[in-house]
Amino acid sequence: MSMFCFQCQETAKGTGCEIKGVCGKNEVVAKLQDLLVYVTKGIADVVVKGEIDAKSISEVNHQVLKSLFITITNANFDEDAIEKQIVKMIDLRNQLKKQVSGVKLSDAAEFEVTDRASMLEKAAKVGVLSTENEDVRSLREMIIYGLKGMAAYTHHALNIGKENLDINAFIYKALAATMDDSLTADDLVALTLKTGEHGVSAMALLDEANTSKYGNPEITSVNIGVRKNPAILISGHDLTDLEQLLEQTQGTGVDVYTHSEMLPAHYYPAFKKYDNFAGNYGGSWWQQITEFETFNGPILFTTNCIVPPRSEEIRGRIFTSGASGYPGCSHIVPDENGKKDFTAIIEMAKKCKPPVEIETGNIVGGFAHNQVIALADKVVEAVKSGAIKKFFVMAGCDGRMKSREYYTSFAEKLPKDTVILTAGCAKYRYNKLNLGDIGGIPRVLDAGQCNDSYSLAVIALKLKEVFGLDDVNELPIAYNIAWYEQKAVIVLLALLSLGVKNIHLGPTLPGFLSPNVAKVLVEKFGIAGVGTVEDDIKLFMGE
Ligand code: FSO
Ligand code: SF4
Repeated sequence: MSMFCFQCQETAKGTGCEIKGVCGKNEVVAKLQDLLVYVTKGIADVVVKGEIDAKSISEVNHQVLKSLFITITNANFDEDAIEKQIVKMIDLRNQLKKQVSGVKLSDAAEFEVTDRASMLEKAAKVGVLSTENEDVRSLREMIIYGLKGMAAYTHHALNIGKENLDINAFIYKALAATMDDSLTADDLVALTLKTGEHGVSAMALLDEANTSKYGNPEITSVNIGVRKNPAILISGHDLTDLEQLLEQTQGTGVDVYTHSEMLPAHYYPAFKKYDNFAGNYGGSWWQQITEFETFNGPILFTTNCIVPPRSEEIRGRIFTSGASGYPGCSHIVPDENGKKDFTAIIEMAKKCKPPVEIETGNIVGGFAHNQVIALADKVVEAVKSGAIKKFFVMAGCDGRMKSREYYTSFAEKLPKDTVILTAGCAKYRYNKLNLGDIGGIPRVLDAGQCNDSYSLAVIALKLKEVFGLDDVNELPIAYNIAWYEQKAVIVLLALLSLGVKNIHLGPTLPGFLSPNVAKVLVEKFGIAGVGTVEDDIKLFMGE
């Protein structure tokens, strides 16, 4: 075994990637990512044992978020960039240690490396499998994956200038706890729920950051065809990158299209003023393999999910920013004011052919909490009259596995008096199906990106209040969630912390759940996998 990673849904054989990642991550990248997580834990150890206030270490806070984000599935494949980040984190850790005396720090806070070879040697001893007990390992990793998702959302909020230092303080506490051998499995289960609680805060923070800067998402019809101009495709989740790109492309004759998780940007009022913001091109992240070929122009990745490009020609058109990275692709770095210069992308676009049209029509979305609550009377009336029998939360991620066809079929076969609430790239399995509406309420309500699952929780809590219920589980809402990477893990933990029960998770349960931990999730929270479409619909509809 040369590496070990089981953090995402596509992990090899459902148990772990041991030679090369199904995502394309090689042994070196996997090991460097393990070491980056380890040094981040070391910083957490220094902060917790040294009782350092997160308020006083702003740069460390930001680099911890970035480091965790870098290790999310499909975000960064660039060995050199990860190595540089390890060096930076060791340096920050050593600076921080000067504030601490008289406490025994862990190895993660003390180790030193001198070069790539010593990094890889150290990494081999500190990865996931260094925790021998499989249940403790399972709980520790579930917490770490939740923290990675939390860090990604907090990092986006930070880019808009919003912070909640309680979240940073919690990240230190939780990371340090994953190295504490005195904690019992029960302690770790409790910490898992605490992670979910802070996940709610992180999503609320990002929601506040996005809506205060770009307005509340509103019902919007997004064109999925193409225009005749050369164009740039922007993917990932970072709205500040999109804003800067739209500003810089004004008047250049270059259009901007969204891909995958950037689609919901169209729902924000602030981006509607850009006449070159042309529409959405293609489907979810994994479809980039063919869609980047026909798009013809340059692509900007602001976060995951990157699939290793099939050709040099496509690699040459990919640019990355923020936590994302790919070897051989240009990485755009901000100046000291956070400004990014996208001239190279714009100039490349001008020389490229316009995108080839691969579909035509529109997608309707923009049903985040503010918009849905504005329609609350209509929605409540439809529920009371029986026109809407049930809501299905089908948020989460899409992925490559054939078994994900389940979600298309599930959406198609749902009774016509049901409504799908969605967020994240999972939507691409059914958002072009034309499932109709119920008295003017579309049967697929897209709240936005995966982080906008927060909106779905706000909507559920609002409905609970309107219907005068004591428990969110009494609502006519079923949860059939598709997961792929660690942002989905924090969304799941957030829902559990809000008391949501009986969530179905597919297309497969996480490989990082040991049998005992899976049993706890089943017994305590009613978590289940998915079966056949027909059986599941019967089960959900209570037939
Ligand atoms: Fe999808 Fe990728 Fe948004 Fe994830 S594009 S899979 S959960 O990064 O973050 O939903
Ligand atoms: Fe395997 Fe997923 Fe880890 Fe990639 S991120 S190495 S596919 S488990």
